[in-house]
Amino acid sequence: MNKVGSKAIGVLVMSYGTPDSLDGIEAYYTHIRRGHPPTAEQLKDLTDRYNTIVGGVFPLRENTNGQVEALQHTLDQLAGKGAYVCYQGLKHAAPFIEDGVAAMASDGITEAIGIVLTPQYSAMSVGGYMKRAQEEADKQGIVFKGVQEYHLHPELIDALSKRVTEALDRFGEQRADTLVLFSAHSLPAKILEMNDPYADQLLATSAAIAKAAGVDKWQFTWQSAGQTGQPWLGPDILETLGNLKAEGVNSVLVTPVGFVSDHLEVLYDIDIEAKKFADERGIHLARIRMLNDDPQYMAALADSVMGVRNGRTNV
Ligand code: FEC
Repeated sequence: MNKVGSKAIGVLVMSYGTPDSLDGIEAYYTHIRRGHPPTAEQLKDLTDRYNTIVGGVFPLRENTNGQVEALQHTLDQLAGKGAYVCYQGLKHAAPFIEDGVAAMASDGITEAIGIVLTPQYSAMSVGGYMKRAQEEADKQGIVFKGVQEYHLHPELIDALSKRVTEALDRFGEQRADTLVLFSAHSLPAKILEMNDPYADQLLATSAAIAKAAGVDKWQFTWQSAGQTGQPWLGPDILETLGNLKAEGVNSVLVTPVGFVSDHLEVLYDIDIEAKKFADERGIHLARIRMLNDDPQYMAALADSVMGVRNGRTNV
């Protein structure tokens, strides 16, 4: 039975996913490792990191819920209530991407658009989400299209540049000497052989934010590389901080450009690990506020979804 209007377009909002409890970490980690359970040591290490950031709460879940709700609200305002109906689909936790598509089908949706809560495209990130969504949509008889990237959307760039300016203002006298260090999740270096646009799009986002915020002193670095025994894109943020110190930089504003929420890779990898490394070397390190359900970010998502609906491939 149709639960939504017969002309409603389904919007599959896809995000990484996070465990639902401390007991759920093993299943989550096993899913990330494509069915291979982590060793006891790896499991302890990850559990310790979650415990360190928030002691058993998983902020990404609430933040993703908030983003889906806020995007629905924005689409209702822009296109009228009932024109677009948002569903959530997570990569590594329930509701999985396939669950979101199945929920659309059971509501009578026949046409859907997918968007991922990360702005830059890589075959290993967004490409993976889209492939799973497309396969399930084919099974369910839903016509599916995806937003590939929105890394230069003017609303996104403006929202991030405002956050950079606001954070730089808090540096006071150190402002002029502060380097803006853009960062994003590393990926296995083999993506370079695949002609993948990920690295170029991250640099393009960073350059656009720097230009909009009037920042001359900036660099890009990778973070959060996995321990898979194969090379990952570098340099890592800790190596970069070490190099910056050697060059005489004592003040850094970390600006994540591939993440849009407060979650483990920001709250632990930057706020705890990188901050401690910087403190030990006498570097003042701060970070911009994450976007979460920022209205301009929601406007960028809504416009990208509506653009695909209207036949525009990208921003
Ligand atoms: O707060 C949370 O609970 C989840 C935070 C989280 C986000 C995230 C985003 C990205 N990842 C990307 C790629 C990889 C690749 C591997 C990998 C592994 C992990 C592990 C955890 C984890 N990731 Fe993640 N990622 C988050 C969390 N990620 C935990 C496993 C332990 C560890 O390495 O720390 C390696 C998989 C393998 O073993 O083969 C590759 C990319 C993003 C950003 C785009 C997106 O959001 O999808 C790329 C958030």
